[in-house]
Amino acid sequence: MTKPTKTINIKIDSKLVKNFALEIGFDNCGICEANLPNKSILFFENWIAAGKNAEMTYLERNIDIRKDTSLLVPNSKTIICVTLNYHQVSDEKEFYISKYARGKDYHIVMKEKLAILESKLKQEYPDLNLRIFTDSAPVLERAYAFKAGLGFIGKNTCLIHPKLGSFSFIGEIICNAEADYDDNIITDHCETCDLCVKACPVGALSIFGLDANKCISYHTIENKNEIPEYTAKRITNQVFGCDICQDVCPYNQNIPLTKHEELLESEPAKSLNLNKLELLTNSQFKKQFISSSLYRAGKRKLIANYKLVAAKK
Ligand code: B12
Ligand code: SF4
Ligand code: SF4
Repeated sequence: MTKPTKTINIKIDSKLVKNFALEIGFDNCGICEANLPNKSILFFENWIAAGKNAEMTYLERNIDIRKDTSLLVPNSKTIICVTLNYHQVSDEKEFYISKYARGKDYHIVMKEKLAILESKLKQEYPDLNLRIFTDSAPVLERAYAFKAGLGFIGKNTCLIHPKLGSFSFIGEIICNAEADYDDNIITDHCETCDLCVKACPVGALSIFGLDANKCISYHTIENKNEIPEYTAKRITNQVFGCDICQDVCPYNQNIPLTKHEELLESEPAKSLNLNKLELLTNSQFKKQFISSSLYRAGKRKLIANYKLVAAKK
């Protein structure tokens, strides 16, 4: 006789989950149903169709998963979205490393905390099926965080919380149980402001989103080839990433600094310079940088970025 399939019919306690999340140290937590309005999907599809993703061709794949999280977690019903504040002092450096990349790689920090939340949920609901993500799967993280009430999407395309600003990473747990959902969606707070659009040195921001073909962040992190002249000419001190469209935002003034020490500036970012980089062998580079977001760019790219900035002096 075959065993009958167990029907999973759990409803998780949203208040309990949020308490767990805050206890673990997340700065915010919101919970939404695992689906997106057509306009979010359409925004993404139009963005790809217009080629705004530049050479990030991986974004063109798995559109079906972006539309349906059940392809990641069967019968997924709920997304628990969390944020981690990484805000830190933005001093004018000769060689600028974006705030998000100055400490330990956020994927590691976020996943460690999400794993704690996962085990607490498994303890509470042993039959729950769930998976943790942060920038690790075709999930439209900003759109879900918006739906979960964690902020609005600004003209700089970032998720912005009116009190916590936008210097926050997003992570999520997708699970197959129902929950009480947040219905306190924070609608557009940009209104007539367009400081970020005007401040962007390459004119990458418009109502169609961010044009990665121009963006300094894209070219100094993701683009494996030479930075095109249009953007290279407009880079001033950015060796890795760019924070301009967030630094100018009124919602990022007087916001709390991060309480997560591991996200603050530390080695290898702290004392990085061209000379040090050039002296490193590939294996030394790997050993020293593997836990830093800077590793993503690779040694060759970082050296090229440093040289580009140094040539401006
Ligand atoms: C590709 C990518 C990039 C690309 C393209 C960025 C972009 N704006 O599209 C590049 C390399 C340029 C980049 C840069 C940065 N990134 Co990035 N990136 C991603 C990634 C992997 C995919 C984003 C994507 O799909 N873009 C395509 C566009 C169309 O989608 P979207 O920006 O997510 O917007 C969606 C919604 O916001 C919605 N939408 C847009 N406008 C509006 C307006 C309204 C009113 C509504 C309702 C909805 C809506 O439509 C879109 C589709 O649903 C995500 C991780 C992930 N899986 O989501 C991280 C992610 C977006 N990046 C992040 C970060 C931290 C950065 C940088 C700050 C790093 C740096 N300092 O250099 C910069 C910020 C630059 C900027 N202004 O966006 C965070 C953002 C956190 C936040 N608070 O918003 C994410 C979520 C990673 C994470 N897990 O924390 N990134
Ligand atoms: S990250 Fe920099 S280059 Fe990219 S859109 Fe923002 S201000 Fe412009
Ligand atoms: S700078 Fe102004 S327009 Fe840009 S995201 Fe912030 S509030 Fe919105």
